[in-house]
Amino acid sequence: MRTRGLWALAGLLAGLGGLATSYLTATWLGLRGNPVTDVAELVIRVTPGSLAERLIQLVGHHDKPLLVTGVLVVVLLLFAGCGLLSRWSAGAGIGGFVVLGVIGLIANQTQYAAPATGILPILVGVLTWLACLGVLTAYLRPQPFRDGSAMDPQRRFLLLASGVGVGSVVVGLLGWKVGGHRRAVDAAREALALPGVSNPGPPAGVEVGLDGIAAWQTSANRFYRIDTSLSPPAISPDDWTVRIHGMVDHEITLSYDELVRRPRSEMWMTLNCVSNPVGGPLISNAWWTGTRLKGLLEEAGVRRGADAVKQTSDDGWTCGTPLSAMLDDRGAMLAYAMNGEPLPIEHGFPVRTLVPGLYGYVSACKWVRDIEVTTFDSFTAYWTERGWSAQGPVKLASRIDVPGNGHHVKAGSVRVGGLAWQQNTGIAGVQVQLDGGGWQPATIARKSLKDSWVQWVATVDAAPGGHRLAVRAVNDDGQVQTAVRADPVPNGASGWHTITFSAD
Ligand SMILES: Nc1nc2c(c(=O)[nH]1)N[C@H]1C(S)=C(S)[C@@H](COP(=O)(O)O)O[C@H]1N2
Ligand SMILES: [Mo]
Repeated sequence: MRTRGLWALAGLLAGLGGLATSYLTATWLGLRGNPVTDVAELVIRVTPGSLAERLIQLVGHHDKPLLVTGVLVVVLLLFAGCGLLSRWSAGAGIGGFVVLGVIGLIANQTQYAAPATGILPILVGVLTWLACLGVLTAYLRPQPFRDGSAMDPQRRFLLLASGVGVGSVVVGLLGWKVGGHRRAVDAAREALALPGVSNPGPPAGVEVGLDGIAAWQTSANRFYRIDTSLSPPAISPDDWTVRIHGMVDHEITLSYDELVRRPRSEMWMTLNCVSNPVGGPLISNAWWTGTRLKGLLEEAGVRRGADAVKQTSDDGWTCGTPLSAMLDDRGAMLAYAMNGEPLPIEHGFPVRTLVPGLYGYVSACKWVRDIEVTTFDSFTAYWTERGWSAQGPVKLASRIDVPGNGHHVKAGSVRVGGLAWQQNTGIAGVQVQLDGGGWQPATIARKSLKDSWVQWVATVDAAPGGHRLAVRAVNDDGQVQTAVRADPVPNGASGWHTITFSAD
């Protein structure tokens, strides 16, 4: 009877140890949440709405803390259960923890726009569980021989168990401390007031109204994300400055408040990644607010001979931007708001650079701290060192969103649609081609915003059977999108997006 309690204790302590290391990993990676709140949120998601409402009425405003406490109690009981399972068979205990890990993984990865890095803390947690369980239960199993030491196995177990318990508390507290800075920056971001910063919502007529095409305006949660740092820098606006220097007459250093007080510029702009394959998802569109770089650079006084701007971020990432693209009237800016809200931390809070018409890797420096006016000859940037071109103007491109590749539709008149873009140039038209036949014009939604993608729609006549659909765009210079296929490396993919679908 007494040893049963010890087995349960072993499971419980192993469980707590895993929760602690998982939490520390998550905070270190700058991720929100922990396995317990993830599972609590999963419970909310899978509870039918009517039942959830009744429960909430029952427990009043304390529903969330109550739910989290409830989940925690159940989880602790399951940990103890896993300990008891290993008394019966070591494999069963391991299996129990693995199942719990899978539930945690599902809870984490089914969250809205969950980053894949969320898998890591769960992996660390499961490994901790198994290691602690193995070590603790070793002293509960009948020993085939005595090793001659004076201490009996049960006392050793208790000693080890207290060690695991204390270790879990220490690791948990460390996690809390590591997460503290990020929590403080989150709070500072929430508390920011940016009076006058707007979010007008999509202009009239920019959507063609076909289900399945990406929304014209991308919400912050859905905005694609690319960065080289494992955990995004958390920078308080009070700690942020940007320095503009190099080949200039007067060096300028600006604080966040000084930047935000300057004349404001707001615009729609589509951002895309050079590594996006033809038809790929690494492109999004938002309403941005910031301060124009043109004015700042003119104030600094750019010297003759400079042709590049080397930008450096808080995490040491660098990019090289053509100076001309920051001095002309395209609207290059130091942006501090996205869709009317302060930038999300993952998208460069407190300030990032945006230059319409250039791929992100040569222009859109997140967490920007240093802007050096210089020459392309004098430096290499993060991605140019890794085989990508120094220059990265956006290529004319288009994408089919509907129907999805390999999808099945009803034969006859089939509505197809998607997106086309070439920022800083603009899209004049889009054409589609069915089964290698003639090119037929698509209808593009209201144009005139040359820095944003356009939605397009067309109707094709599809007989029963298999079909191939291709799309190409024409830009405002009259140039037709090339059919020549290029890989993303070194300066962006090209070629027509082509999909297959079947009709019956
Ligand atoms: N500091 C920093 N800025 C960065 C990057 C990065 O890795 N680190 N990636 C760049 C690349 S390759 C792209 S495509 C855009 C993506 O911006 P987003 O994550 O806000 O969509 O940011 C750019 N700015
Ligand atoms: Mo990118």
